[in-house]
Amino acid sequence: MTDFRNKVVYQIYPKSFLDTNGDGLGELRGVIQKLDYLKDLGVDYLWLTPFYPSPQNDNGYDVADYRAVDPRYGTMEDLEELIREADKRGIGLMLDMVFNHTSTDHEWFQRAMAGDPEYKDYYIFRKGKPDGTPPTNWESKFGGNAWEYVPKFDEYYLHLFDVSQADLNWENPKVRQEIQNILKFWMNKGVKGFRFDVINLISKGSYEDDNQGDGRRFYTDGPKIHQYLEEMCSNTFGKDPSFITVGEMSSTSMEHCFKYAGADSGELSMVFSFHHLKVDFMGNEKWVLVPADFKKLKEILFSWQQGMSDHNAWNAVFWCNHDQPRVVTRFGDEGEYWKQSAKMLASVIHGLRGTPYVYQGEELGMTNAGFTNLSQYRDVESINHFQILRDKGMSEEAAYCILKEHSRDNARTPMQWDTSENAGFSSGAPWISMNPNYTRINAQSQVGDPDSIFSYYKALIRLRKEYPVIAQGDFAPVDQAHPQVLAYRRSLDGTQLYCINNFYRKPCRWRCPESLEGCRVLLSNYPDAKPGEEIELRPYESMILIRETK
Ligand code: TEU
Repeated sequence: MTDFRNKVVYQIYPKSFLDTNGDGLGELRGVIQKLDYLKDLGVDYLWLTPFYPSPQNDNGYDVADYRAVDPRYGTMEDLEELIREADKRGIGLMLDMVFNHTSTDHEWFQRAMAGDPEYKDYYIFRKGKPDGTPPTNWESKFGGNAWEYVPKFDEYYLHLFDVSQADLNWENPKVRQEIQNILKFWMNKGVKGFRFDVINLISKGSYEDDNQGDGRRFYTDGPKIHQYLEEMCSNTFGKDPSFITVGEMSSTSMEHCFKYAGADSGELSMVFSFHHLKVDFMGNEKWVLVPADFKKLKEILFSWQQGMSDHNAWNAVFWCNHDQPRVVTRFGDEGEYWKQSAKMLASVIHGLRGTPYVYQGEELGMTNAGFTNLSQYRDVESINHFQILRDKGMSEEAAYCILKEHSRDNARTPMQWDTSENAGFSSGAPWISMNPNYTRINAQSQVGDPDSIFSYYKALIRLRKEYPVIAQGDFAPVDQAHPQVLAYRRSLDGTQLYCINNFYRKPCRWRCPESLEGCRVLLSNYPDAKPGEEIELRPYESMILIRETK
């Protein structure tokens, strides 16, 4: 069995990675071109977000054909070459599988709409209420009611996301069989892993109005979810112990994750959960401006570390992906302490128990987009919610401030490779604006610089492979109540590793409640880090210390 505990995954959003044909959109050949860069960084797997044929209403998460490559992204031959070339460098490919819904352009949905009862049963069609309103009051994650009326059937279909993303009916065994066949198709191509999009939403419970919320309690971690995952696993990737899988778990609970990602539960290798990334929300409400709650962040991160460890289950650990704002802007400092804070945030994640995920550009300290006008936004969620905020009476200016902090497009500006036009991303007009700071923040200036953020990520990835305590050790919080220090200990067979971080710009004097005697510095974002009984932590200072048994 592949031991994925010392592995690191790098996420690629192909559209924004590298454009080699000048059409302004990145594609698979761009990924092939940068494999040596990724090998140099030291990552083991590449998770590619969807490149399948799609109308691109949700940038490919609206899949119209699960077994092909959208010509915008290249050809099947390009993909096969990418798999081969990555493999030569010891890198495996993980594909993104979007099975909660299909695009309404998918052949299955087209047949359903043509009235074929077999295919109507692939989706979730329901009658409205007697008064003509939708079957339930559930809200789409992208705004508005989650049901779309189809006059010719006098029925509604469910779409938890965009109206062009129709939810699949997992109750139907034919749907589950189709999905297994798709997985086998890609496994035969030589991919090494899968990421499953919002997979904990596939088992719908009862269809009733939610008088306490947006409906999510009726379909999140639903009644048959474990049965569906076990079945999918045992008939496909479960047969290959080297295969790696990660489930994206929306609004999940830890108890369910013990099972989803339990070492012996026969479901998935690991899970993404998002509670630690809602500490700047108001409850579940994302479209507000609220300062990040640091204590809550620690509580969530640490309780998941301990809980998952106690239950022999495995986490994916991460700050960034294509749906999240850039972490250096969100929890660090874009200005004077840009470099120190980006490195500190990297230490926090890469020292944890779990598999770290690096999202393209994170290793360079890329920042939020800084968009100021709606015309710069491309994301359906951002554009819809801008309108919802305006409809509630919010001023344009206030709505822009919220988008600027929370929009998913913050993560989607193109990779910043060098200082040439469009950062070397494209010779054409990029599909979404570049961040103008590419003249300062780019790969070219960081790859050979031992003090760069890139080199720091490289060191963190190497340390995970060199020190089993990082890959396999137990986790314990240290001084959890401290208002500005985030610290924890990992231990394995008499070796202890401490990860100590000043999460803020303000310096602070910190006394470690545990003796640090005999510890040496493994890595720090300051050249002269000094562990001692009392530590003077400078702005965003981070130190990783180790004490090994002789
Ligand atoms: O994301 C699921 C998800 O829950 C978030 O996108 C969420 O809807 C949003 O951040 C709420 O504020 C996955 C993909 O990662 C995302 O890109 C897709 O849009 C979505 O599923 C639908 O497939």
